[in-house]
Amino acid sequence: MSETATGVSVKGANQTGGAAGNNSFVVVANRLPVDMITEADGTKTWQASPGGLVSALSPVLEKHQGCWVGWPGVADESPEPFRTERGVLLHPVELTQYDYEEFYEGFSNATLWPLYHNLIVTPEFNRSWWDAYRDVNLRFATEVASVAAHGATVWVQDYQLQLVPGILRQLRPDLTIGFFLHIPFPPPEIYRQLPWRDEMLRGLMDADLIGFHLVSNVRNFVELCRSYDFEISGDITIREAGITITTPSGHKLGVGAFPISIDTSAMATPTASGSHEEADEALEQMHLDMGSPSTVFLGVDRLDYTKGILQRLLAFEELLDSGALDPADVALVQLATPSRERIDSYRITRSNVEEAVGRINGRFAQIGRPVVHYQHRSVSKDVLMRYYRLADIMLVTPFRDGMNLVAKEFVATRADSSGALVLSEFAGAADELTQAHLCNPFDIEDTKKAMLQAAWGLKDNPEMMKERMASMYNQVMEHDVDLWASAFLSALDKARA
Ligand code: ADQ
Repeated sequence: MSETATGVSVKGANQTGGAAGNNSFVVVANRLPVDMITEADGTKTWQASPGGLVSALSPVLEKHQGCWVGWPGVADESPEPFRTERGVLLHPVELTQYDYEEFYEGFSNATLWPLYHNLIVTPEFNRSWWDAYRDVNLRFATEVASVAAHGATVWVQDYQLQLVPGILRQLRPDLTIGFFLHIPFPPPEIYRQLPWRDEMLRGLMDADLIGFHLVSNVRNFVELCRSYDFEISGDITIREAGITITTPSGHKLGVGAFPISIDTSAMATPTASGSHEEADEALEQMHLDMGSPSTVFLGVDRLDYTKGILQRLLAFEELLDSGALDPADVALVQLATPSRERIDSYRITRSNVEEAVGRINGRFAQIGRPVVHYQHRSVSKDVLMRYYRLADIMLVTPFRDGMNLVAKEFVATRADSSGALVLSEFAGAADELTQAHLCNPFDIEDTKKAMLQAAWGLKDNPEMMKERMASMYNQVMEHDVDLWASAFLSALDKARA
């Protein structure tokens, strides 16, 4: 038994290859890309699960025919590993109800999520949640160690698994280990609030490469590392692994910025299951059903307080109230995927959003013609594409967001350069989609201004708007998820070498 720098006890550490599996490429993430569903008759089926990480990683795993280690989405269930139709081996990790509450809802989503999103709500620091986080990270690392072939590449995903690189290095020093953080990395003065900051950081430092979305995230991380005994060299402005950090034990790791993107090939056809004509007819019918508004605003988000859904609704309400937008002429469609529903701050967010939807419709809707169309559920990719194509103006107004794939998905549906994007300057996507109508979502006047500029631009200056959209479309098409994954994986190879 040996103890890692994170203090997690690891049986059989430093034994290479003993328990190796035969997968040369393994992704480990908190969730599998599917949810286990129990039907009324007790049969278990699988359903694709929504979310940015799944959208981004599924094509990469399919290409490598790799193994995905993760939780199947239901507590106290441990289904057998199985292969998807597209050849990806799914290897479930069991979480108990206790793990779910303490590790997932507690430490991951009520401590780390708000801490890393610049304290939009106050993080809770609870010692038993931390213990559960360490236990579950150990379990994930142990599962990975059992499926990875000798010398395999393991790609660890996101904030729920930050101790996995450190534990895995002890269990399997033969592995190449990459880590990617899908959410922002906070400024050091915020990170330092974490009571377990040293253990958490040391858990990460055993990776060969740590990737963030943005150079600003790298800067925060490197600044934090400067306060420890690490040797730092390189140039922060070189995006992909420009920085090398050497730990006191002599281990070297690369740190770089790899802005994530989307599978653009999947966005190219209007639907996976129908013809262009059928898709166009369905779109026209949808528009007709809404009462043919001349401008459709659209929001698509997980129902999360970071996404700024309520503030976007309030901005829309004020624009209707002042007469700047005519309720007979506009509509706002808000799709909100249920998310983390048992956590208080999420319940409060949902309740505030739904109250605002009810109030706005109460004030401005006609019988049979709401001004806000709100759906609190996940929709299929085909249907989502239809909504993207229906929209004139996409509203992406998070207070803080690692990247935001919705903004890129919308832009990718605009081969004809139509429409406009209102985008928060605090979404990672704003670094690349500079031709969006950028706004500060904390400032309701600025948000209203961006919404109106987009609406007026489409009416008064369509040529200029087309140029803006075309430039964003090209950006997204030239930087898809394949590029993200291959850039990360080749930097990982180099870092290990
Ligand atoms: P998320 O916070 O989940 O991702 P985002 O990047 O916008 O945010 O991805 C959401 C995904 O879910 C999109 O692919 C979207 O299509 C899908 N989705 C949203 N609502 C849906 C609905 N109602 N029905 C069906 N699908 C829906 C985290 C980080 C982000 C980062 C990603 C990837 O918070 O900042 O961009 O990981 O790194």
